[in-house]
Amino acid sequence: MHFSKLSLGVLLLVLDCIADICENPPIRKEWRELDLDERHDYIRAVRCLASRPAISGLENAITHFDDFQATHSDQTPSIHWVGHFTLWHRYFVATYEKALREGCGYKGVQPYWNWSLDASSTNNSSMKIFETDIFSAHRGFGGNGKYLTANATQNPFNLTGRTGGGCVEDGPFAPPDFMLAVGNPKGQPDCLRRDWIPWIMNYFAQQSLVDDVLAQPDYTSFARALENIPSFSEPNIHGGAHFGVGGVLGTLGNSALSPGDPLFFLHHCNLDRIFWEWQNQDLPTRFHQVGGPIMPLDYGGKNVTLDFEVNIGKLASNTTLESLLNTQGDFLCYTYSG
Ligand SMILES: *[C@@H]1O[C@H](CO)[C@@H](O)[C@H](O)[C@H]1NC(C)=O
Ligand SMILES: *[C@@H]1O[C@H](CO)[C@@H](O)[C@H](O)[C@H]1NC(C)=O
Ligand SMILES: *[C@@H]1O[C@H](CO)[C@@H](O)[C@H](O)[C@H]1NC(C)=O
Ligand SMILES: *[C@@H]1O[C@H](CO)[C@@H](O)[C@H](O)[C@H]1NC(C)=O
Ligand SMILES: *[C@@H]1O[C@H](CO)[C@@H](O)[C@H](O)[C@H]1NC(C)=O
Ligand SMILES: *[C@@H]1O[C@H](CO)[C@@H](O)[C@H](O)[C@H]1NC(C)=O
Ligand SMILES: *[C@@H]1O[C@H](CO)[C@@H](O)[C@H](O)[C@H]1NC(C)=O
Ligand SMILES: [Cu+2]
Repeated sequence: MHFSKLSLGVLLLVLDCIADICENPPIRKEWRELDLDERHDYIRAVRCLASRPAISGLENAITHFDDFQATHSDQTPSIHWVGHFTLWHRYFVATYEKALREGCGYKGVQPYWNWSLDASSTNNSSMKIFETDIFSAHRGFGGNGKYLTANATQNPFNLTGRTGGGCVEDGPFAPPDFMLAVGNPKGQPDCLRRDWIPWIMNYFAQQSLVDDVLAQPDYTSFARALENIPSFSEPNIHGGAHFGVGGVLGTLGNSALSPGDPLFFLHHCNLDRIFWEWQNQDLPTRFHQVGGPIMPLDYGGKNVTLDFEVNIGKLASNTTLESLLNTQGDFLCYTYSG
């Protein structure tokens, strides 16, 4: 009697929870839609994450912020130019957002950077794309590094038009407050670096390129268009902020260590928003569709399926691609402002 009452209570509680699943999804916004207090709270939380102890056990990870950089670095060979690229990064950004909330008392949402707002369609060398609040010292993430020369080994793609390479010297992520330990010799953390390349940023951030990606008919072609080829001979919207901001010597331009620049998460949040927008064109189909190679660039080989498992190391539990398709389901809970 007593037992069954308890069971009924538990059952009602469970039903109640199911009914409550993602009823009021937090709405992710563009950085400039946040007011100054909200922006400062986000920056505060990121700096807080970079002061909390690491949990990943990965090499040189000292802080919980480092854990994210180290986890991405660890998995770099298996999470790019694959079918799970977009969903792996969706999970990664959502877990970062959760860490900001749960570990650092952040009350807001993960913001995105709609770089298409800033891109020039007429002048590839225009620096105007960098004259936004994103790079403001007080209202954003600080600016470029000082110009440093790069030799051929450091610049294997022979990228032209570099403008920086040194430490970000202004804003909330300047040294010695904010240092990156992962990928550097033990005990010798390096600063956050940026190396703006205006032509890449202006060209790859065009809304017309975003529109091409949004027009893809199925998941496989969508994911492939998003990343395109590992070369600079054709544009791709994923490479835009990575190499437009990180260039050759900057943190965001380092394919393994890129999450060391806090802007990584605003860039990938924008890619996730584009993915979400693409899914919204046909939700019944696109909540249940994945594809693309398991091995990088292996377009004739084995493809990922809905039950394919991704892992982000010790940051969170392993999960299936299917569980990550719906941002308002029982696993993830957020939506976008536009
Ligand atoms: C991003 O910016 C582009 C260019 O202004 C605009 O066309 C697009 O609608 C914007 N997207 C969002 C979600 O605001
Ligand atoms: C920008 O650069 C790309 C690659 O060099 C070129 O194809 C494109 O036409 C350029 N756009 C403008 C507006 O100069
Ligand atoms: C292109 O942008 C650069 C840097 O912002 C500027 O110096 C140059 O005058 C611009 N060129 C044109 C044709 O507007
Ligand atoms: C290129 O520069 C890096 C960093 O300064 C240095 O370690 C490396 O030896 C240089 N390589 C060549 C080929 O000059
Ligand atoms: C960069 O330049 C070097 C030297 O000219 C050349 O060997 C190499 O193939 C070039 N790399 C690319 C990706 O074009
Ligand atoms: C993987 O998907 C691609 C694109 O849909 C297809 O061409 C290829 O045959 C698939 N691979 C296998 C092994 O089924
Ligand atoms: C998560 O996946 C990784 C890679 O497949 C595996 O090594 C690990 O054991 C899995 N973790 C759990 C808890 O299943
Ligand atoms: Cu990545």
